[in-house]
Amino acid sequence: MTEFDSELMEFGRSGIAAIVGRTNVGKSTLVNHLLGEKVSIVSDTVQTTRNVIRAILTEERGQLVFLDTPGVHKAEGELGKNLNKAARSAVQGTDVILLVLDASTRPELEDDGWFRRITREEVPCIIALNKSDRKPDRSAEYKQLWEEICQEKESIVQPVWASVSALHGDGMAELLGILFEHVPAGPPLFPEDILTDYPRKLNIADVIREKLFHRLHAELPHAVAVWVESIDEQEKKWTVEASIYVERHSQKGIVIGEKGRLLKWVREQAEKELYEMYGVRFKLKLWVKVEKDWRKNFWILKKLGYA
Ligand SMILES: Nc1nc2c(ncn2[C@@H]2O[C@H](COP(=O)(O)OP(=O)(O)OP(=O)(O)O)[C@@H](O)[C@H]2O)c(=O)[nH]1
Ligand SMILES: [Mg+2]
Repeated sequence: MTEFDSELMEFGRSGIAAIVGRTNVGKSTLVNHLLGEKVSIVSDTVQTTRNVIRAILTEERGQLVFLDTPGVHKAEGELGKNLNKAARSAVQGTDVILLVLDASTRPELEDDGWFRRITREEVPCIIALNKSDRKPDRSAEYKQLWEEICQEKESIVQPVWASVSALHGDGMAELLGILFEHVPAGPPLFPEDILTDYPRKLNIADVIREKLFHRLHAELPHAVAVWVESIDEQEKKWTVEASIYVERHSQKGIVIGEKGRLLKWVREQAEKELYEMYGVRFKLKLWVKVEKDWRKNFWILKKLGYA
């Protein structure tokens, strides 16, 4: 028996998988489905994920630590640029890269960019063609683009392709099998009962932001940030005070809504979801604050973990 075999028998396999790709392709949906729990917020707005979120799956086979990253998107301003940078650098030091594509839409510039990046990678790469439940299926276009880029770059990298639907859970077992095959033998990196090390304050803020994103349209979501000021954890109820930053007075009115209805809906939906997540009742106190040009303010971006 080799040293590798004996380690495998003792611990199984474990490693870090960076989940990358264009914005809105379904990276966070995929992470949530692979874990069977919601750890990362989801919406149909671009650049929903704003921090790199670690999600940890522990099984008998071993442990996979997923890094859910902000989706790469044509950057407008500091926030967008910082998110793109965070996504690109998340790949460093990981054991496997999982590139997610939206197989129901045409390849875009960002997909092309990730393909080029991968041709230079030494770590194994898996490409998930997501949204397989949707028509049309443009998988062949992605594969062709990959071939063209490989020829141009004279790359010998050979990714493993998988077709999945993160929304419906199709192809998840196969994908997990492939991921475990590509990480090294070794002990788990985190204790087995940990699902994420994402700070509670940031998670609560994200849940509130997700509910806001479901009701806000056009450019407004990008002008919104949520910061949890305090959490008072009593045995029966946790009281959370949070600020919702907007950039202009007119946006404040929209976020509050007519007779405060929109904000009330956000509060109720977030309280409900947080109760399901943490198993304790929540009382949210939300304040909408105008913070002019917060997206250009380094200190605010830093506080929110976006810089
Ligand atoms: N039909 C279908 N929709 C999906 C699937 N996976 C994700 N979606 C939807 O795609 C949208 C974006 O999903 P997210 O998981 O937030 O995408 P993301 O890649 O994490 O996006 P960013 O965080 O902005 O980079 C949401 O509306 C999801 O419900 C899928 O397999 N099928
Ligand atoms: Mg996301």
